[in-house]
Amino acid sequence: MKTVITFGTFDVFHVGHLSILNRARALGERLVVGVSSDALNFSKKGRNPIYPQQARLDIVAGLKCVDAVFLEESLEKKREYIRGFDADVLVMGDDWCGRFDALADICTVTYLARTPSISTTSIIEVVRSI
Ligand code: C2G
Repeated sequence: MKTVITFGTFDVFHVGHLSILNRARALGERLVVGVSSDALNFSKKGRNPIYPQQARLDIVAGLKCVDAVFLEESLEKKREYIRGFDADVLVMGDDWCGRFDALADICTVTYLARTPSISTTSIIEVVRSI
């Protein structure tokens, strides 16, 4: 069975998140999603996500296109996760283009186009301004 793996924070879940997960799932028969931990986000962005990690895990796990979820604890552990889940394809958004090419020795590395004009940051800004 062809397994696809992808990663993300998926904070304030929106249609751009759904779109990349659906497209990732279509590349194989099983989709495994690494949801980045609150601690990983804090270390990258200096703030916690709006939705805590358990809520983000539950939302992503509840999607029809998703077969399994796990907590992504470090950006540097992708090789370990890919091996652990026996993934054939790594999917990342094209904002990460080129960044994970070194993993092409153990799986196919695919960057998919992001959905334009929507982001968690822009949603937060709109809600803040109301
Ligand atoms: N995405 C998208 N279109 C948007 C917004 C996001 O296709 N308009 C995609 C991103 O490219 C990513 C996924 O949705 O593939 C999750 O996005 P984020 O939560 O912003 O993920 P990020 O914080 O970049 O992931 O190892 C990666 C880390 O987990 C961080």
